Amino acid sequence: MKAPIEPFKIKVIEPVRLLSQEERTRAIKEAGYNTFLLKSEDVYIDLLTDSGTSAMSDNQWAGMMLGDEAYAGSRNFYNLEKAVQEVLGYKYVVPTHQGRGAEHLISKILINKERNIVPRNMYFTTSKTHVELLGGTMPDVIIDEAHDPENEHPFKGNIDLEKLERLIKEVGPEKIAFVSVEMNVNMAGGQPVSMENLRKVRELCNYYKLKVIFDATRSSENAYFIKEREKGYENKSIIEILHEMMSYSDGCVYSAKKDGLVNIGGFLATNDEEIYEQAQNLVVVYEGLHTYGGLAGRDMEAMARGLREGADERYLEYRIKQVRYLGEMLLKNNIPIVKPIGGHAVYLNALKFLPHLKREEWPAQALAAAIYEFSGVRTMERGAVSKGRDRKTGQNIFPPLELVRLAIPRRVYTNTQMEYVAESIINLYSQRFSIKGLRMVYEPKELRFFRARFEKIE
Ligand code: P61
Repeated sequence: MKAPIEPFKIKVIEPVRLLSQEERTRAIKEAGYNTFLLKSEDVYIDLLTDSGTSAMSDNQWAGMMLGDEAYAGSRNFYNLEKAVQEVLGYKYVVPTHQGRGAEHLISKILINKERNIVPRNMYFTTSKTHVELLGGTMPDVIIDEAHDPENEHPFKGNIDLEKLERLIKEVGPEKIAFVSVEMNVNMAGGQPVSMENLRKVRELCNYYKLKVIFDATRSSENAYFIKEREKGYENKSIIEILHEMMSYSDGCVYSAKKDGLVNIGGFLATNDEEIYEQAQNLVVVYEGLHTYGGLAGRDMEAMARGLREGADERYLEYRIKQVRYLGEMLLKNNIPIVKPIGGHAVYLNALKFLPHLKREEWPAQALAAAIYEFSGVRTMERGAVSKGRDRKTGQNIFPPLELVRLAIPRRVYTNTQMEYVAESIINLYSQRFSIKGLRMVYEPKELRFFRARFEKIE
């Protein structure tokens, strides 16, 4: 596969520097073998996350200068509202400082003591934590294929409708707070959901009178996959596809730090007047006034413009193909990655990369640390450390997927940098048996992966 041609040119650059091998060895040890604890300046190519790491366009930067910083009724809020209406098709918008702010609001609105079960296609760390902090649970109802890194199902993010219905009947629909559907499922490897699946989830939930809330954070990338892979959508525009997708929900939470192409920002959007009314009540308590939600006016302007740019088809084609370019270089060299290649990231299968390590030695954490030490490339563990402990039994959970995520920031790295990353991983693979396991020596109570510390098992 050839590298995709960028639909932009570079106007501003940010220098990066590769530390020496000795400096990297010292840096990762000091960071407790946790890539979240590295200093950004010690990183050569940063694939920790695609969240808040996009390069903004000249159009977005120009918008920043048009920030209306009035406490109430900022014109940038109305521009944001209009952009959400036009790109996603929702009527009402409540801005939040980022995605988890919106997760907090929707969880408080829809979860109570009686209704506290939130089925979802797999889980996301912050989404699950908000549900659990309110005494609820987030059972996984994704299709089985999603748990198998080798399975090439084109819509591996789909909800298993039988699993969902079985669960509804088992616990009773009155116990379900809402059904949560994530676009381009992050923890499954950036895997899309099909339009057909969204439609059927809606039908099932209508039957049982359940609300459907999307995590639409990566919905534009999901829409691109629908256009590419689902029959009947090849000639539709991304905006048309997005509107149809969102029409199957009662609302969404959205972290604009991904497909929204901004460094900070998010929102809750809905067509449901009751949800909107309650979200406006809560946002003033937890985020800020309902017309700024914890953001500066300039941030809302950048977000309004970013939302439109992120749904541009030429941009999306380049974006998805750059991720694929990296993935295919790895596949060609037999590196075990999650297939098909996802939308925002390439995921290494740490259980296959490091077959000599036990699950208790945290293979994905060890691999992420080794990649940094070997190449200066920063990645992220997405396996048992991220999954955490069972809140009832206190035991570690070892999910079938033990992955290292190479998330690609949007419009940031060149294809040559992707080649450096691929070569580094390929070289490291040939020396993989020298990589040692880790022992966790500090474990925070919530979302432990962010600050946990480890030592090498020598
Ligand atoms: C990421 F290690 N994602 O992928 P906020 N929903 C979804 C997300 O991907 C997401 C949020 C909601 C991040 C940042 C991050 O365990 C972690 O704007 C599908 O970050 O609040 C965020 O949106 C939350 C990294 C978050 C993590 C949690 O890198």
